[in-house]
Amino acid sequence: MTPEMVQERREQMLRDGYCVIPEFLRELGQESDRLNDTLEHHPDTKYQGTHLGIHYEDNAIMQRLAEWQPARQASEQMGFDDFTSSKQLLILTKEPYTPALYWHQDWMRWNDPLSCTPWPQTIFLSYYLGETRIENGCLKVIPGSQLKRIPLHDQLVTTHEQGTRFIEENHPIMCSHHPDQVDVLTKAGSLVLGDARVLHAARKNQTDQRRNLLLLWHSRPETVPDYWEGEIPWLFVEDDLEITYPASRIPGQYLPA
Ligand SMILES: O=C(O)CCC(=O)C(=O)O
Ligand SMILES: [Fe+2]
Repeated sequence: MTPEMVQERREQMLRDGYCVIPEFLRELGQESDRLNDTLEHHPDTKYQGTHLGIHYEDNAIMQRLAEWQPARQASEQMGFDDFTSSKQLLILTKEPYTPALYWHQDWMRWNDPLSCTPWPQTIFLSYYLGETRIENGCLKVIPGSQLKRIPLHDQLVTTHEQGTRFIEENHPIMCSHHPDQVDVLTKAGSLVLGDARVLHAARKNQTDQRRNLLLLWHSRPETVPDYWEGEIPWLFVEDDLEITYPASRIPGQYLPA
């Protein structure tokens, strides 16, 4: 709860003899609705959803999600405790009857040999606030596509850049069904972790309800993770950490076929 909410509730306890502490999930939903209803939406992000960047320092409720203990604990148990958060999250609400999100991946460092690590360096943490189903725009992924080039990689229009934002709805490749795709169906409040390099998309929202997602980005240092017991790619060993490579969203030589 924000300090204002705490004060309001204490006053109500003293005045009325009762108060309701909102359940966190509901609170996140209400806060997302409030922000979706009051902030301006950029028209170019219609495939991604409302796409509102909320800085934690400006929003105590979203800040609480960034520090959410159960998620931290789950990450630690998996050995992902060296990831650190960016300063903001994205509200990616699919409004009722809105189009599918095209196939894409979100890794922006394809010129860097770091791209070839068999472990994730940058991950998204996606909190789906309601149940997601095929009809309301669930996430789809192509498992393993973060490590291995498939023909679709070379057919896609570059992710989230000018090109993709203006493709036609139902684009035959960008919005295609892939034989290896998996629909990620979630219960309300589920957290989905994903490697920034994995190919993913989201189905259309064909319902009259909003599909709310809060997406956080986390990255880890450029080191071998403690849990890693497999081979270490020589490209990673030889990667000179001093060099900064120009950003690129296009998988190049570091994504093997
Ligand atoms: O809407 C979703 O489920 C995924 C959103 C996403 O992948 C993105 O905006 O990059
Ligand atoms: Fe994405």
